[in-house]
Amino acid sequence: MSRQQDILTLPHDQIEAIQLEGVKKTVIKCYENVEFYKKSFDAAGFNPYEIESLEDLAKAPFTTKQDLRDNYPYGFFAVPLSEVKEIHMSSGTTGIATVGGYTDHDLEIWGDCFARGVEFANGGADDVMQVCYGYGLFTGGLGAHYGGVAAGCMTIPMSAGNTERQIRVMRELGTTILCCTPSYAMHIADTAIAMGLDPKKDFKLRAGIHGAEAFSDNFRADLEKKLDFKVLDVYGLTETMGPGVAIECWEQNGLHLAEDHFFAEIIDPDTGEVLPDGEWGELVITTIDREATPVVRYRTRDITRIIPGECACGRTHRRIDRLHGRTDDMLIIRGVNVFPSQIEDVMKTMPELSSWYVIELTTVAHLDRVTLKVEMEQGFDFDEIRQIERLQKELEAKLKTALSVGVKVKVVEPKSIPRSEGKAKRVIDLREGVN
Ligand code: DLL
Repeated sequence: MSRQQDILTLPHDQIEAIQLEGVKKTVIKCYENVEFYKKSFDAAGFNPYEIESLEDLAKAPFTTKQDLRDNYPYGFFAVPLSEVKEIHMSSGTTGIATVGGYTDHDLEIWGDCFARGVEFANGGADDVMQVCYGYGLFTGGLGAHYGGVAAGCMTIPMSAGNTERQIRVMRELGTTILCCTPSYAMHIADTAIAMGLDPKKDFKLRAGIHGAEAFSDNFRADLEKKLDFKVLDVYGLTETMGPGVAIECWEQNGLHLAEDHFFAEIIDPDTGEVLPDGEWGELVITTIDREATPVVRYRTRDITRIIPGECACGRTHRRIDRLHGRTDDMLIIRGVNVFPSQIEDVMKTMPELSSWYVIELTTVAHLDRVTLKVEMEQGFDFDEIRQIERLQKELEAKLKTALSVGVKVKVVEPKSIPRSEGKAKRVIDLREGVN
């Protein structure tokens, strides 16, 4: 781990020097090997041989998910397929899947990046890491797996699903680090408690490295309490590698970008202008040393900001703030922009309400209607009609005060909302003319 420690505390000007070298190589490599980039750079009048500073990269055109889809499956590969050792694909729930390729070198970097999460959790050879992100095509399973192995952990490749078996393995093999989506971790916690287990006594969990979907601070606090461990947020996406692009350290105060492998910009999503540190906008990523599928100025659609200043942990890699969600998930409720995770944060201030909810969008008299269905927490009395009505009114009022939005709240019976083993589906759009 010492090489990692050195790189993680490098003075920032030295990190920038690594980034500049990497960015220069990436744009040339893309221009010379990927037809899409040749055309797009030429059309934008961008000369890839003339980058002299990191700011110069702002002259390059963006790459979008649609560009990747239009070139499915191999159009973005910058090396011969004979050098590609593995591929992964995004879930494709919002359209055609996108494909990421990995050479031996890319796989090594991926393992190193996720291994930082283990290091941030003060972990290593004495840890037992249980990976219950899906392994099939999704980047979560193998990304976390390579990280566990690189960090020296005993790594258990569970993949997602079969929750009671996950719990048995966790208990019998003494899992200390859990890796899965936060919603699946919550499902594991609730199932273990319903099985009569006491996570404090029955498990040896210390840390969870959870990501792939947005989750609020209050959701996290509830999960930490239920499983008696500390939750670190991990971010990543198929198009740039998978999990490990940025991970939270023990301070839980933003996610350190792996800046020696990725160059991040925050842009105004409407104008494309680069925004200064501290301002919220869309995260744009350029890979620095990716071989198989490098990307230049990839628009992630994820909304975050660079947290100004240094982290108390002493590591020098800049941090992004926890994500509210993707621009595509943002709800516009009567003109107010709201992310489901912000609704979740307000909802989770009420102990009678569980972490299971869906937001339904419908059309009533030509207007959008937003209904939040939230389950009652187990152990509270669902048959008490007056209590249900009180909770509904209280949450509606809290949402109005906190987010200035009008949401109809329906408290529903425990276990009535479908559980997910991967990313939870929080929004159901039934509006007329949509989908
Ligand atoms: O979700 C990679 C991943 C796996 C990350 C395991 C973390 C853990 P995709 O399926 O391509 O890849 O989806 C990428 O998921 O653009 C975000 O919108 C969202 N996302 C990922 N991590 C977080 C996070 C994986 N920590 C998309 N918080 C991204 C909020 C996240 N959203």
